[in-house]
Amino acid sequence: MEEKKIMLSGIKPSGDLTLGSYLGPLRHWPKMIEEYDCYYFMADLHAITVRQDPAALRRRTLEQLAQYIACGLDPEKCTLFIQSHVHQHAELGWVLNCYAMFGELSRMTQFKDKSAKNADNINGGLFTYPSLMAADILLYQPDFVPVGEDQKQHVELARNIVQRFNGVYGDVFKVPEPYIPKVGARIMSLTNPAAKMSKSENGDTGRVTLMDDPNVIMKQFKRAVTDSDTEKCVRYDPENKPGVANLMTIYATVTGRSFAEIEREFDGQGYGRFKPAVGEAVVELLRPIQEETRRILADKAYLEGVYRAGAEKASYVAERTLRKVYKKIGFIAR
Ligand code: AQP
Repeated sequence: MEEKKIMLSGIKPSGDLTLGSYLGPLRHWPKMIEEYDCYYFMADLHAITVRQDPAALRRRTLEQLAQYIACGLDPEKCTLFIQSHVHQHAELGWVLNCYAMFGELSRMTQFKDKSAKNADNINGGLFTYPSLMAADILLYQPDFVPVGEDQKQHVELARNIVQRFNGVYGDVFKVPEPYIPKVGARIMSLTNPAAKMSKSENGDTGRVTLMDDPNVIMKQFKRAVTDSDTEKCVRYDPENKPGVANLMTIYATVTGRSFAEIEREFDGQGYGRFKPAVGEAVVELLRPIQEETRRILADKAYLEGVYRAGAEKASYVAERTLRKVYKKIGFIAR
């Protein structure tokens, strides 16, 4: 039997998962598990590059795992794990730090953004984040890495690290390929359509989290910025009407309708009916996910079983790669 190709992805529990986390990466993941051998993780090591409240981090990590399952990731069919449970990530991350150049790490947009936003905590972890991300990927030698556009630069850096490493030691790593889904690839803040909807930035009004109460969701959408255009019509024009384009992207992704169909649906109606319609579609999308998340979260023993089994399986694969790397670079086997 032909072996399945490997796919890997993770999200930082640095804030509650948002509609952007779902419509960007998470929504695509369950479809992948039939075709690929998938590894999905909670990137808690990455989360601490920004100061986290320990109790909140614990809560979010478990909630995120429950949400992965609620969104359709069957733990029997894929590997779900907590990054810090698989020590090989931190170990390979260190090794790859020694193959990542200061200049290339300095050029990372995310480092520049996060440094500007956390000027009192520009720590080494924030700077070397891409080396750890390269380790996350390379330990499993995946064929594809599904990421949002904003992470593409990090995957490109991982490719440079691989080429540098393989250039010295032979073909140790497979060169990773980013896979960027087309529609809904980037969901923007509802209050600032120039910035992406983030788990931890842009203030509460700019995001909708997966567990938000329906009333809160409706309020967020009713408040969403549209445009200052005099022509108040629902038309897809990301350059001149970025707020409307973002709402249309959300509505299109949730309902499966095309932009042309949406323009026809709200023709001549201004935004008064459009914004609540997007809100309602999102409420209905999230309702079953919220119910399922609550049900799963109530069963702590089940969740523990899932993350333990996931860590065991992931460690097994990761250890094979790490051993090979250690051998190649000249470490003595224990
Ligand atoms: N708004 C978004 N639209 C589409 N995709 C998104 N992603 C994040 N926000 C959106 C994608 O989710 C994956 C995992 O993200 P992450 O949590 O590891 O890192 P991030 O991109 O830094 O996410 P946040 O929400 O902005 O977190 P904070 O606020 O902590 O920095 C990535 O593939 C990302 O593209």
